[in-house]
Amino acid sequence: MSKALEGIKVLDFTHVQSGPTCTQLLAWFGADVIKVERPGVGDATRGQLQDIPDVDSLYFTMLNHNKRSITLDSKNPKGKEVLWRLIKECDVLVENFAPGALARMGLTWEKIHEANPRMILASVKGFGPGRYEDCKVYENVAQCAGGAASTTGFRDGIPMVTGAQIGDSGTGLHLALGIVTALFHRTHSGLGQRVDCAMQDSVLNLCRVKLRDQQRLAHGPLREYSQFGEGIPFGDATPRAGNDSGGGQPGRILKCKGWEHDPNAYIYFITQGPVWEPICDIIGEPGWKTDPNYATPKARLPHLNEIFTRIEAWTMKHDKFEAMDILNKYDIPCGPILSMKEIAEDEALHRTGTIVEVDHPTRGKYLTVGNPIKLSASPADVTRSPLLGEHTDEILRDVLGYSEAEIAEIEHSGAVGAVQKIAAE
Ligand code: CAO
Repeated sequence: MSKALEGIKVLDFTHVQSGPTCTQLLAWFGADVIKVERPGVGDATRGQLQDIPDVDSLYFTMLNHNKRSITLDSKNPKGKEVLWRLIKECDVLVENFAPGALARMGLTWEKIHEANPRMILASVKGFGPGRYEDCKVYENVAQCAGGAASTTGFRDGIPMVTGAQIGDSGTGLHLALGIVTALFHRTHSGLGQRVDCAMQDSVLNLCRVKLRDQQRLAHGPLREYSQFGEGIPFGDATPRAGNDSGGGQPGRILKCKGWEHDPNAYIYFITQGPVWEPICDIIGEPGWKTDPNYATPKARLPHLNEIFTRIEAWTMKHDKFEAMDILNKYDIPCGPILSMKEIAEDEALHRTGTIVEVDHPTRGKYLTVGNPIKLSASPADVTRSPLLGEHTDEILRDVLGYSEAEIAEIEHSGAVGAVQKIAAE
């Protein structure tokens, strides 16, 4: 089977998380992703959060599958020469350096477009144009500036960040969509273009419903928020809503059997309107089916705390998986709170390739998250991340067409550092 992006070459000038998640997706779809790294140093994440001394960290390996690595000093004259050759050869350049860093390397859009009019230049920055455009940004900064933190957590607690990396991986996803869209546009325009994603914008895009609620506040209280039932007045900004889920389908995280000693013995329970009657029967409140205070979604809104306390009295009698089995028989939407340990051991996720075991020459076997986007005609095989500069030689020779003498000259110039001639696996 051919890969969807077969034939597309990506000059991957990314580091840390946001950019690498994007290029990893492109690699899974079949693009040839050539990761350019600083000689002797590489992507900083190779050495961050290391669990095994002198072995590429899981932080790096889990974000850089299916790529090739070339080491190149972009500030060395010979290195610059190689870089321009790569720019002429590749279809896409992806970068997430600090604002201005690419231009300081001499790589402006104008020059890139002149050298290769078909090239797409894709960039992640923390902020778009405006007062923070020059700022360096990491995940949690984006979560805070994009509206996620002010709307996450409990009303009476401080703003919270979430474990889902919506700033980094979320922006990488947005960027990947921008790149494939620009590739499609190129099929009829014949030209590349710039694709810019700001992490603040991506987080805000994912917080769209909270900006919806901000505007609804002008017309009255947010009745689906627990705060409404508790009689606490709303302020002038969307408040934190704890674990409420909104609309006519209120939901909460409820304790299950074993919660006293298991931090994840909980279930998410949604009181979807159409299954209200079976919910009443299951929890032993058949009278609520017809009682005007409970019978309709609107009537229930002021009583959500009471209703969920009653449902929790039932969920606490069952472990989360038993509760799932019982509730699913009636199509009651609910979900177990799964720990990372439970997810890592989930057979179904292994079967679908969402969790994959990968072998690495210095690390050995480890688990990773495979491609969550499944294409029927272009399945993704997950291969290990490259060692630093592992493919320098072969990229210079096979992709860029340098002769052995030229390669020796490049190596001698210091532009690629000490080239590793690795016998992989
Ligand atoms: N050869 C020579 N120099 C290289 C090089 C190479 N192959 N690769 C990178 N460099 C240089 C850059 O040119 C830059 O030098 P100058 O500052 O002199 O121009 C330098 O390395 C540092 O780059 P940086 O500023 O991007 O890196 P940093 O570690 O200081 O900052 C980060 C990291 C992530 C805060 C910053 O890159 C950033 O804000 N990126 C945009 C937002 C983003 O993607 N954030 C997500 C990070 S994941 O949580």
